[in-house]
Formats: sequence, C-alpha cells, structure tokens
Amino acid sequence: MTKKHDQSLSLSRRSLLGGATALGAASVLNSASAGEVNPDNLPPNVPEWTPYLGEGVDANPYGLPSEFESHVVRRNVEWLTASAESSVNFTPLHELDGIVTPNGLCFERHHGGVPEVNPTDFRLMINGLVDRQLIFTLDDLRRFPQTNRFYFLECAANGGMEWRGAQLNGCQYTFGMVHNVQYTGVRLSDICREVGVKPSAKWVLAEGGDSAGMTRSIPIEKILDDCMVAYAMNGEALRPEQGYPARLVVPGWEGNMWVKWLRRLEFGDMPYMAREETSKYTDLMKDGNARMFTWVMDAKSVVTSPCPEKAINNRGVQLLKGIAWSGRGKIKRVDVSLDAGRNWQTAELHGPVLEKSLARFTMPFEWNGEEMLIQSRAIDETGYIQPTIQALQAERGVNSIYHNNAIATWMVNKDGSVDNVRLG
Ligand SMILES: Nc1nc2c(c(=O)[nH]1)N[C@H]1C(S)=C(S)[C@@H](COP(=O)(O)O)O[C@H]1N2
Ligand SMILES: [Mo]
Repeated sequence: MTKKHDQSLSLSRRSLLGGATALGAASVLNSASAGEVNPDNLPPNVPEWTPYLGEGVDANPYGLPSEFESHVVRRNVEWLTASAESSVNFTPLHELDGIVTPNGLCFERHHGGVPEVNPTDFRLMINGLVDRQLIFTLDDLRRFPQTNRFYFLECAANGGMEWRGAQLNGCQYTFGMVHNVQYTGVRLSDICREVGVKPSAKWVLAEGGDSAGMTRSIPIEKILDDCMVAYAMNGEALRPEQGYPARLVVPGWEGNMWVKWLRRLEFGDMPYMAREETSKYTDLMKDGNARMFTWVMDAKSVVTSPCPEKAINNRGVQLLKGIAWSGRGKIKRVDVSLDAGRNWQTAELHGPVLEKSLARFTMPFEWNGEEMLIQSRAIDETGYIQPTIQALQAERGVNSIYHNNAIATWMVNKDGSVDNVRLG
C-alpha cells in the first residue's frame, strides 16, 4: 500500500511542477485571508500596488505583520478561566513555519496578570545557603558571560482537556501551549559560582515579582546543568508577557517552573512545597495517589497542517507539516500515519534539530477526496516513543490534567474539512 501511494505521489508532483499556471491559480485560492480574487490584479495586468509609491521607511518604527495576516494571533477561550488575568492564550501553531515562534505569538500563561516591571528598579536577589548574598541589577546580569540557546517551553497542562476524549476542535487550542524561542542570558552555573553556593544547598526556590508571587523549587543538579536567567528572546528584550526584564529558563521541564519577572533565588536544603508543586502541577493517578515533581516534558508531536484550522482546499499533492519536541534531548525521528496508525512513514526532519527545542517535519502526501485519519509520533534520542492515549490512560488513568503527550488524530473528511477526533 505504501509503495503504490509513493508512485502516484511522484507522478502528480511532476505534473504539478510542470504546470506553472495551475500552481499559481491554486495558491491564490488557498490564501483564505486574501478574500475575493480581483482579476484586474492577475497576469498579464499590472496589479494595483505597482503604479504607486509605497510607504516610506518612517511609517513603521517597529515593524508589524502585513494586514493580510491579521488572523494570525494568539487566541484564548473565554469560558476556560474566570478571569483574563489568571488565564492562558494559545500559540497559532497552524500558521507557523520553521522552529522559531515569533515573540508576539508566544502563548501567555499567567496567574496574576502581566506586571509592568521598570528595568531600572529591577533587582534579582540571591539568598539562602550561599557564601555571598547578592542583589543584581539588569546591567549586572548583562555583564556575565552570555549564552544563546533555542528551547521549547510547554505548559504541563497543554492538551490537559483531552484526557477523556477530543474536546476543542483546533490545533491552536489543543496544542498551542508551547513556544520555541532563542533565549539570551546568563547560565545559572555562572551565577552560582559568583555567589558561592554552599555544599548543603540542594534546592533553589525561584520567586516571581508578579502579584501571583509564583514560586517553584528546582533541584540544584538541574540549576547547574542547563538553567539560565534570560533577558532576551529572539534577539530583543523579553516581552512583558514573557517575564520582562528577566525570566528563568528550565530547558525541557514544565513551563510552570520557568518563573517570569524573576526577583529572587533562594538556596535551601529541601524542596519548598509551594502551591504550584503541591496543589497544582501534581498528577492525580487512577489509584488516588498523586505524582509530584513530574518535571520533564516527554516527547510529543503534532501535525499543524492539515488540522482543524487548515482544511484541504484542493485535490492532489499536499504538504503535511508538523512540529515535534522532547524534554529529554533531540528529536531523532517523526513518523506519520494517514490511516490511524496502521501504516507509518518517516517524515522529513528539517534542521537545525536542537536539544530540547522544537523540530520541524514535513511529508508530501496525495489526497483525492477520501477520508483520512492523520497521526504523528515523535521518537527522541533516548529511544522514547510518543505513546497512544490508550497506553497513557492505562498507566495514569484519566484524572490528571498534566503531562498528556499522547498521539492526536485529525480526521480529514470527504469535503477536505478536518476534525479533532478520538479513536477507540
Ligand atoms: N511569575 C510567574 N511566572 C510564571 C507564571 C506566572 O503566573 N507568574 N506562569 C507559569 C506557567 S504556568 C507557564 S506555563 C509559563 C508560561 O510562560 P509564557 O507566558 O512565556 O508562555 O510561565 C510560568 N511562569
Ligand atoms: Mo503552565
């Protein structure tokens, strides 16, 4: 079956590339946001934007996306939370390419709104089991040796509504609590050297300067391994929503630990048992016990096109696109199934494939109006394979909110529309 599929694919790919007119017409029809096609703008006519001078370089001191891209935005679900200050919005994964999430599209999760931190008055205080209790300004942090690293941040509750079945019909709402950013900042190991961490220090309490006073305990091994204090994202200052002027980066671990608007790091010899690691961010198992300190985000992937927001508009060759990530290291392989997991093909993995970062995959396939059940599964460099929801439920039950990294299924209907479905 796979072979036959491959042959028809290469045939139609040739014919598609052979017919430039057909390709152009198809892509115009595909651009949903552009509205009605105006034949006056099409070849061989001179389009309306050509005879006139465009905007000057003084029009946009800070550049914004084209007005035709105004649908590419973060979205929240109003009924999900009681207030917008303690809430979440979602990254429009289905509109993105590559591995970088643009700063303005990074999902936001905060418990007490976005504080307006004045960088002049920003201080990072280090106390507890250290030789020198120090208070750093932002300029102090910028004078440390610098590190620049791409990492994904995923909220542990990403997909949390889907434990018992398909809920929201969208890639954005079911997978959009993840973003991938290049962080610039200081290694925590360098800060530790500066303050002189005592051998008795085993845990670090990270505290946020927002009204939620977010706090989490992090083991010293992780702090020394790859944690950083970031002051820039994707080349510019952190956005207020992402913790301006400084946030903790805890690579591969649940987003809740990445304390934003960071104000204090306390070194201690025990975990602090904060609200966010006892009442919240613990996983209720089927025997009634709750797992604690489930920090690592296991390997996960999603097909971002087609998906419920990205219907298939025409028959013939399609480009399937998706992202994969693992908190344990690099993504090694991504498999895609078009028949609910019966047959799998290996997708093309695009570089750079980095540790604890999103990886991009694509796979061409042909669609001729038949129903399809599309899935992807990620495999990371430790050999871990993204599980089915049934395997995950067998181990953990359905009472948890957090750490759902199960394989999702998109159903392509005969009209090309796509639904989020649960099989079995
Ligand atoms: N100070 C502070 N840090 C915080 C939070 C918060 O409410 N306050 N929310 C946490 C949660 S639950 C997540 S998932 C991530 C979200 O980071 P983002 O808003 O940059 O996407 O920040 C974490 N850090
Ligand atoms: Mo979160």
